[in-house]
Order: sequence, then C-alpha cells, then structure tokens
Amino acid sequence: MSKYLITSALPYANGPIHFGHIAGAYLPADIYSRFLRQNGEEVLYVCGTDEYGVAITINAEKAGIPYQQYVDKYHLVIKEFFDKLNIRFDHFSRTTIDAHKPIAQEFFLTLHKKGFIKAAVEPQFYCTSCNRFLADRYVSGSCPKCGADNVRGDECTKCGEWLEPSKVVNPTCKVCGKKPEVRETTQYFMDLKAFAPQLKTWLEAKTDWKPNVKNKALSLIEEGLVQRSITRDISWGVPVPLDEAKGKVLYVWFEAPIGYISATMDWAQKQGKPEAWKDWWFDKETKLVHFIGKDNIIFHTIIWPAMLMGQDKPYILPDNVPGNEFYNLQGRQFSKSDGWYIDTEDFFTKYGVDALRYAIASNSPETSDSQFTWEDFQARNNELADTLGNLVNRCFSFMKKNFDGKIPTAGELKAEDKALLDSFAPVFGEVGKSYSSYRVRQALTQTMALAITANKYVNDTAPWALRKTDLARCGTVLNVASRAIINCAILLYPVIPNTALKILDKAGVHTGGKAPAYKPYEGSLDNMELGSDTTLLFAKILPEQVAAEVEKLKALHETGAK
Ligand code: B3M
Ligand code: ZN
Repeated sequence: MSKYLITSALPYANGPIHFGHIAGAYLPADIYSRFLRQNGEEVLYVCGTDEYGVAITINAEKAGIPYQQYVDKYHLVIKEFFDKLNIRFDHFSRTTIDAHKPIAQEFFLTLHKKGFIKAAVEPQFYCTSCNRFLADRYVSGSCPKCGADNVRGDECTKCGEWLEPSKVVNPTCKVCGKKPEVRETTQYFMDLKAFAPQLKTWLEAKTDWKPNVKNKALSLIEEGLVQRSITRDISWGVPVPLDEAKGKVLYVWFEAPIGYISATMDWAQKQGKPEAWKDWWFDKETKLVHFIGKDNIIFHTIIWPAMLMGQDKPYILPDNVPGNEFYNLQGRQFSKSDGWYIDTEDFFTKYGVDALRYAIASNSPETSDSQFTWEDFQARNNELADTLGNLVNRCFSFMKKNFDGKIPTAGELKAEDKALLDSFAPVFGEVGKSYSSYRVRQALTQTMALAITANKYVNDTAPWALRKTDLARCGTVLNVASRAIINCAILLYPVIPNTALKILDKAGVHTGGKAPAYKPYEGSLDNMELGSDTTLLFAKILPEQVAAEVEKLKALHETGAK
C-alpha cells in the first residue's frame, strides 16, 4: 500500500469554471483518486479556490463588489459545480482561510533568511490617472517574446511566456486605457537560478512523467532560470512579512501552491487532528501528485519545487505532475465573454453527469489538445447507451421476467463461456496499467472492448432462444453475462461512478455506495437476487437535439460577441 496526496490546480474564484477546466485538472484527478481507492491505497485528494491575485481584483472592481464578497460568491459557485460533476475531494478549501497566511509567510521568510529572496528597486508601470502601480493584468500590451497583441502584464496568453510586469511593449492601463509611466518601486525576487542544479537532477530522475511535462521543465532550465519578482504593490493578498515592505503582498503564484498545504491543514483541522497534515507533507512515503493544465507547468515543476527545496522543514516534493493539454469547445476556446460556452445549468437538466464524464474522459486532452463537440458528445453518450446500457437492460429485464428476478445458476461451462471468463483478469491488468499511468482514454477503449465482447457473447449464445430449448444452458449464459456486466461496472467506476454503482445494485452486488474493489468479481452469482431498480441507464441523444444545441451555441456567440 502507498499513500497518495493528490491535488488539482486551485481554480481562481473568479467566475464559473467550464468543461475545459474539468478536462484538464479535475476529472483526471478524480478518476485517478477513485481508481487508487478501489485498489485500497490511502488517498487524500485536496483542492480549493485560489482567491488572491490581480485576475480577481480587476473583475471584482469591474463588478463593483468588495474582494472578499466576490470570492465568497465564486467559491460557492465552483464548489457546487464540482459537486454536480461528482468530483469527490476529501476537502475543498480556499486560500483566504486563516491558516493560509502564516504558512505562506513562513515560506517567504525561510527563503528570505537563506538568501534566496532579495529586494531590488525596479522600474514598474504606474498609472497617474488611477494613482497606482499596474501589477500583472492591470497592464496590457504586446508580448516581448512572441509579439502577440493584447496580452496581460504577467503572462502571454499566446506563447505562454511568464512575463515580468514591466516588460510588455506598448503598455496601457487596463482600467482607464491610459499609457502608464515608469516609476521605481522595490520588489522581492526569488533566485531560481540557485535551484537549477538540484531541479535538474530531480527532474532527470523522473522516468515515469509525461514527456510533454518533463521536457518543458527541462527546457526551461536549459534556457536559464532567472530571478523572478514574487511581490506586488496591491492591497489584496498575503502581506509580505517584512517591516520594510508595508503595502506589498505576495505574488499570487508564490502563495497559491502553498494553498495545497493550507488546504491539507484545513482538512486536518476539520478532522479534529490539526497536526495530521504533517503525516502527508512530511512523510517521505507520500506520493504527491499535482494534476494541472499545461499552462501551469512552470509553476509546478520549477518554482513550487524550488520553494519546497528551500524550506527548513522536511517537505516532500511532487512525485508526478500530470499536465494535460487544452480542451476546447467546437473548434475554439471556451469563453464566457465571447459567448462561446455551454450553459451548464441547462446541460444537466437534459443530460447525465456520467455521460459527460465519459465523453470528456474518452476524449481527454492527454497528449494533445482536444475538444468538446456536441456531435462527439452524442456519439459517446449513444455508445454507452448501445453497448453498456443495452447489455445491462436486456440481460437484467430478461432475468427479471424469466428467472424470478434472480441470476440463474451456472451449469457446465462451454469453450465460449470460458473464453469470456478467462479474459477478465488480463483486462483488469491492462486497464489498471492505463489508469495508473494517467491514460484514461486507453483505459476506456480497453474496457469498452470487453463490453463489446460481452454483447457479442450474448448475441451469439442467444439466451432468448435458449429459454425455449435449453433452460439450463440459458441460465449458464446469463450467469456468465452477468459477471461480465459486473466486471465492466467495476472497471468503469472511476469514470462513471454513479452509473457503475447503479449497475452493481441492479445486479444485486450492493456496496452501500462504496467503491467496488478493483479486481474481477469473485463471488458466486448463483441465485443472486437482482436489485429492484429497473430504470434505464442512458437515454439516447437524437440528431435533432444536437442540431438544436449547435444552433444555440452559435446564437449565444452572436449575442455574446456584441
Ligand atoms: N489559479 C491558475 C489557473 O487557474 C491558478 C492555478 C493555481 S494552482 C496552485 O490556471
Ligand atoms: Zn489607469
């Protein structure tokens, strides 16, 4: 048994999140956690909202809402969305909790004391009409690296370059549109270069990382790590814990990852064991796994590990950082402001959560960008309905009707029965390897291949015909088919947990809502009483529904873009 501390990137409490976020950092982590729990591993899955930073202050100001009130609102919106999607964190915290500030300050002070953080006077954009320094996204302009227009002051949205706030070309103030002037201000800089050799050795030893993540991290070191400013002149954030730094706060990307620790502290507190977070963060046996989108790679593979390396306490380092590519919507990025999004309230009144989880997972952006399209969603939903739903429905209703609601006894096995039964163990092996290495698409292909084989087995053995000619044989076939169904449900549990549990309940395998152990079902099925639930698992989506959804999206975009 191992111990896994799993995290998903902390979403900004800055508006609702969308399926693109879900595909990148949340669903894959939820699937992984569920799979590990099925295997009896000790798992703690934490997350929370990222509540500081300029992305938030700008929008709160625009909305005319006090910062705290603004993040309170979106913390709840986001939490509810995760609940709806059945993303099951052990704890969902926030970076504005009391516990966050002291630990973030401790990280800063330790690095400062050891000489890894130094003050320097820097030129910075200052807006004379707004009377403030333009931190991060308060300034926009062109990217000094790729030349893209309209990029934010802290990060180029085009090439992904992490920018120092005073480096954008042709700057304008995001609030009033004026050209800012350059003034001097003191900021604190973290010396990343000092960590380069240690980071390199650590990264090179990671043989099981996704190549895109590892290569990106190593190439950043190759290009040369520089000093990075980790403080800002704004009022919303964790105060820099130095007397001479009044009015300055920690840069959000410095304190946000510490949110993983404060979320664990918050969890421990709520368990009534305030010290229990140390059992995770200070235990060398803990495997720390950060699920993120590719735009967060530098922070999780360079800066955050360097921050951990520079502490005096025995913090563990990330064991793996499964970074995913982007997930778009019908050919372009999800964007609320462009009207290019899906109304999720409406979505869940019409379609099932598990159909969505399955659609995202089977097309997840593991190695390249992928997208949600209504056509693909229909295809995936109907694939579930036709393969799994149909198999479950025809076998179970047949047994309800003809075998007194029980799974009939298995008699002598024929070659075709044995072939199906013998395939379970190897499928569990293969699928397990896929889940363990974050290849959910492959896990689903392998699992659905089993469902297809089981359907074929039922078609070929034709129990409906056997009922009249050979009742005992008919019973054997249904017994074997039921075992295949149960095993498909166990294999699919990480991706479609509610449906999997429903199938198990229908079969009479009652887990009381608990995750089924990850292994082929071993118990006898002879005369097992089927569950009482007879509802259909999936409703098919019709072509006219798809056409209507696509039309709706286009209409929303036209009004939204105005
Ligand atoms: N909130 C950025 C993002 O949502 C940021 C992640 C923090 S993870 C510590 O992309
Ligand atoms: Zn201004």
